[in-house]
Amino acid sequence: MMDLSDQRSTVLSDFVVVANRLPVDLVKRSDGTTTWRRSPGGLVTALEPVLRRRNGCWVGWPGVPDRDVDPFVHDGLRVRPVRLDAPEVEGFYEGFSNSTLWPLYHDVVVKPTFDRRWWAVYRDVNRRFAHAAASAAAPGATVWVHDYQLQLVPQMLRELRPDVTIGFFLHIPFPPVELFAQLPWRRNIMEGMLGADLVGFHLPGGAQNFVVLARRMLGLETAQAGAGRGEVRHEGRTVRVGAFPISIDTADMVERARSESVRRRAQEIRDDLGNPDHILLGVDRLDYTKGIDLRLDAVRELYDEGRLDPSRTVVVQLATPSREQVEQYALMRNSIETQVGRINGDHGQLGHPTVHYLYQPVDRDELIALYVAADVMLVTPLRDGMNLVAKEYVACHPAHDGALVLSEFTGAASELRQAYLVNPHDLDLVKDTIVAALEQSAEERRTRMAKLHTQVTTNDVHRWAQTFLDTLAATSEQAPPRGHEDAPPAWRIPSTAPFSPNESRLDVTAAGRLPTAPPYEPDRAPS
Ligand code: GDG
Repeated sequence: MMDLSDQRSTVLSDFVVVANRLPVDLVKRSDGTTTWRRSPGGLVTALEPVLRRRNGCWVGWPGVPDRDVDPFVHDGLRVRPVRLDAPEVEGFYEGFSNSTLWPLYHDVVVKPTFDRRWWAVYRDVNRRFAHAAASAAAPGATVWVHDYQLQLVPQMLRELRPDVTIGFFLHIPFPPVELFAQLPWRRNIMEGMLGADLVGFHLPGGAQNFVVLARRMLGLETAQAGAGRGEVRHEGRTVRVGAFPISIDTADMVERARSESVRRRAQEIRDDLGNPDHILLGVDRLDYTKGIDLRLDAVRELYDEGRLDPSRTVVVQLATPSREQVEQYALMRNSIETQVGRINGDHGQLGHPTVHYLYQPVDRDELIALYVAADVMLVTPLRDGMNLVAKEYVACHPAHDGALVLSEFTGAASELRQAYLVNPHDLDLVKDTIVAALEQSAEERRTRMAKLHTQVTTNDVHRWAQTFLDTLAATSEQAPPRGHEDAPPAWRIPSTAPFSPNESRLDVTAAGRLPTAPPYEPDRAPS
């Protein structure tokens, strides 16, 4: 247990959030001085009420290398920066996080790089985050660790501070056994996450993958207690595992989308685009998982075949710069810009491009105006933990107009069932679906969008945070998490055979029954 006596100078917090990035960015003023600016994001909005109520503190990296910044308070929020040197940004962030874990967890869409030096840096940086969290937490505090960059923190923090309650939430997909098994440090990562009291994923599939790995790879006793809920016995503790699909601040989005200024801006956008009949919109970080290339292939063929008329239907693609130091991202940018150039070369006219492409971030209200202006939203990732863009588009259409074309391989697809769901690899299907979405009747549009809107209104980010934290609080009280009362978990005996990633995906339960096959959903994991 860490000695807290040297921490008296710092105020300790009952609630600590640990995430790679702080909720504030260091920005340069025109006179050369710097200041902190709140970075807009769903996570901080969702957690702000809890942070304020419980003297909360946010631990994270300020986004600039080689800078020591003392803990400070910004707009009433306590902030504890973690320093990263430039080589650590390279090994921990660009390297292990974004060139090893990110592609591995996204179905190996590009080949992950396994570099032992990056791993060593990842471990060291995770330890630094764990120390920062341990120093910020009051006795018996709750600490919520976020995402793939910090998977070792729960275990490291538990060693330092066995008195705190630890939650971990993964924002990206958790891969199936045979992909995760490629990772040379697979045991360390699993043991790192098992340091938490509650491990959360977006989807039941991710939770199930985790439980199956704990049993097969680590030989731990596990239990499945209903869809997306499980438990793992580890070092004398019970680790709860669950699915908690993240969402957005729907009420705020609706209010902004309805505001006079945003509606006026949406109309201006339509005018600037030449008042086309239809606007198709894509909004993504420029990332190879987002399927921007596949959707551009689909619209190019639709224009080539005359199924879309460039004088009546235009495409807007907002691609936000992301991870530009990672080679794959630079390559992706080149190839997408070649695709855009080709469509415009073939189908544009002077002053009237067919694809309006922006490689720059836009401010929040401009983004909302784009959502409001768009007739069809194209969300076609090859793999995505959730995809908030899809939910934001729906929230911005409270009058139930518009249409959402959504990849089956997003987490959002498991909730937004009334979207036009597509397999993004099936080019003909994507093309037909775009046309169907454009030609849908007014009644169908209203029916689909009304259901989608109810979904995102009922399940917003506040509910997500509350559900996770309630479940975490229940685990620390040693009570079963909500819903477990009626369904006693069936513990499964760990496998004594050596771990084999290719082992048959069907498991016999402790009771000797084969699990029943679920209906087809690509995101569902083996039971
Ligand atoms: C990860 C997981 C999961 C984008 N461009 C601009 C802008 N954005 C905002 C969007 C949205 C967010 O960025 C992107 O969120 P997504 O969920 O779509 O995707 P990732 O960044 O990959 O997020 C994902 C998420 O974590 C949460 O758990 O859903 O699966 O990959 O909110 O609006 N915002 C502004 N200007 C832009 O140009 N202001």
